[in-house]
Amino acid sequence: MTTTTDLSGGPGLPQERKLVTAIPGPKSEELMARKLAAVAQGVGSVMPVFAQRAGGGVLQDVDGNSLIDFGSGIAVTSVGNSAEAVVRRASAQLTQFTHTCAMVTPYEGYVEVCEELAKLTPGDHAKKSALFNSGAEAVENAVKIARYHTGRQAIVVFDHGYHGRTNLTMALTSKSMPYKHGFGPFAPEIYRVPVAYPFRWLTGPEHCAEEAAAQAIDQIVKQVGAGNTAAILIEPLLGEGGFIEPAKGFLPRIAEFAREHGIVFIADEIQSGFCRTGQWFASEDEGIVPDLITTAKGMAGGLPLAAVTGRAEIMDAAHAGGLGGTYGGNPVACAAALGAIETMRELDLNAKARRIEEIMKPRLRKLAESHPVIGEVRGRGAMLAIELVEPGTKNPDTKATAALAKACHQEGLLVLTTGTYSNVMRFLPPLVIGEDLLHEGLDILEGALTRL
Ligand code: PLZ
Repeated sequence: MTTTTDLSGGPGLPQERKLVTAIPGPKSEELMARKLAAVAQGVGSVMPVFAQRAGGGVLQDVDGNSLIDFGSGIAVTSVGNSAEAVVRRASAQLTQFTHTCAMVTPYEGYVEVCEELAKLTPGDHAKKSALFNSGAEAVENAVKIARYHTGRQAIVVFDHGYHGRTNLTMALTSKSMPYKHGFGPFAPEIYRVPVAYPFRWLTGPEHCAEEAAAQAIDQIVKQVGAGNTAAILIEPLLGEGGFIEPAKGFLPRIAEFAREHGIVFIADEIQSGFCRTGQWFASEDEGIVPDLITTAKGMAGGLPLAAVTGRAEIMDAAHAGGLGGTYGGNPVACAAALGAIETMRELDLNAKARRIEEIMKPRLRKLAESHPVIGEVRGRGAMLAIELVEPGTKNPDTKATAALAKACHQEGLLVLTTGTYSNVMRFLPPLVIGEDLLHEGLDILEGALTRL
């Protein structure tokens, strides 16, 4: 095992898995007792360990355990934790000023991030951006902009879609428990239509794209009216819904329908963007050029920053003062984003993501052959997943998924679950993770599956 140090996370952080206590260890248990007393229970935690340091492909807890990170803080630390360029640029900014409010006196970093977004997002048309703090806030603003631009109200979203936890984005999100249950009433003028989910399409995957697109369009036309529809909002690779890759042909057909009817096509790339799938944006896979695109997560190496980027004429629709927020595009977060983007270019993290797929997918497929609990292996780049079912059926096996995750956690592998039926295990390693750690993580998964 190589134990190269210093893929950030501070000097001398060994790139190795090491368990020195049970998971959780005593210090984590002590902190967890304090958390339970002081933090609202609605804010859950996947693993009961408290973080101390993280970098490269590992996360070290307060007891000195070093975990292999297959989660990246939910697809955020793609460049690694405390990546050198992120720390360098954000630190320099911290010494200059921490906040002026971009709406009061702007600063260059904000503009530079918007210039980068114009360059990196799909399409060579004139583009503009606005910056925010969280993914949900970006989605809310994309909806505001689309409504203003079209003078229409209806927003079309899809089965298994996830767009956030604020009031409007709860309405846009499809899964009730835990995201919406008890939190209504929800925002009006949101309409949900089918998505091409090949594994669960009743007539089979072959006709899925065509049939799902026809159903979705028919529902929009009949139930909403194309002329009333401001925007169609979709994740080109659905994240919280279960890492669903819409069957090929579905996205282009929906985008074409939007174009024909003057509907703003919004791609939510908050989870799938910024090299995660082996391309700058997952939309590129089928040559989709969204009118608006929402980004966050991987963009700023762990600092809170989000954006809406899109066609200049749409972005400029709203009046001056109509968009904004006190902290949106915070200067330290902008500096971090510029550092993260620099790292993505320098280390060619798109190639790294594709390499991660090359290593992981064949091994996951092999596991699926010997473990019928794995119904499907899917995803692209470093956004991969297995869907767990009761063997021989497509019935979601939520219990097996939770048990498998727990078993991996006990062995020092941080994995996350996802999916409408909570039966998908997803793999989102930092793109800078070492190949030895990837293999070791997969060994742990294999052992846990075999014992399951
Ligand atoms: N759109 C596609 O994936 C955030 C949320 C996890 P925020 N996904 C992880 C959880 O349980 O809260 C997400 C996303 C897509 C929007 C969002 C929302 O981004 O930064 O969490 O608001």
